[in-house]
Amino acid sequence: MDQNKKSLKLPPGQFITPSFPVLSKGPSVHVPQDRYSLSIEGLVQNPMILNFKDLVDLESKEITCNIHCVTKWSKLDTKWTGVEFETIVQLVKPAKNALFVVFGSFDGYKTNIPLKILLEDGYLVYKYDQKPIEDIHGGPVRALVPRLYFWKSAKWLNSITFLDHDEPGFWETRGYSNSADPIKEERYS
Ligand SMILES: Nc1nc2c(c(=O)[nH]1)N[C@H]1C(S)=C(S)[C@@H](COP(=O)(O)O)O[C@H]1N2
Ligand SMILES: [Mo]
Repeated sequence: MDQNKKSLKLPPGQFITPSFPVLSKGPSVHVPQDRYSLSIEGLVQNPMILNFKDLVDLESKEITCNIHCVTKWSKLDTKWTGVEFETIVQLVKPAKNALFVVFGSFDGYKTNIPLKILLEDGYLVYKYDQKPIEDIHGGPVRALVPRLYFWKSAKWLNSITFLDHDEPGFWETRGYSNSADPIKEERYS
């Protein structure tokens, strides 16, 4: 596909990069697969802690999506393997009033997303381009929410908390938009 056709898929103000930039608030974290754990908690009927194998044993999906960083780079047709957020929801059974989710990470990062968006377009991924996700990009497991700016996709995912109220995360309390829709160019608040 030529660059003009590709740019038709671009949200306003974004440019295409063929590289895969790394953006982290601090140093990259190294979490070996065999020491990985994900705690799913808050307003759910079945809170649980999943290890790496537990996650990989769940029904898996191949995801091809465009990703859009608030710093204006977009990367088209990125390929991931992982689990739909919906699968996690079926396991833990959130309460009726659990309308918000906070992702927490091993580096202390947090980001918040309405459950409705995650049910439509949220994933926990453990492969990029058929290979384990590199440390710098959030392996062994990161969140992926293609519809929102990429800061909403938490790397080194360590916890998922279901809440009855919204709870702004690391960038959302530092001037970034709470809703983060690239199509509406919701960059800053
Ligand atoms: N745990 C964690 N997740 C994070 C971040 C971070 O600093 N820590 N940075 C966010 C930001 S601002 C962006 S743009 C993307 C960058 O992901 P990448 O480094 O794989 O490109 O990760 C997001 N997820
Ligand atoms: Mo970012």
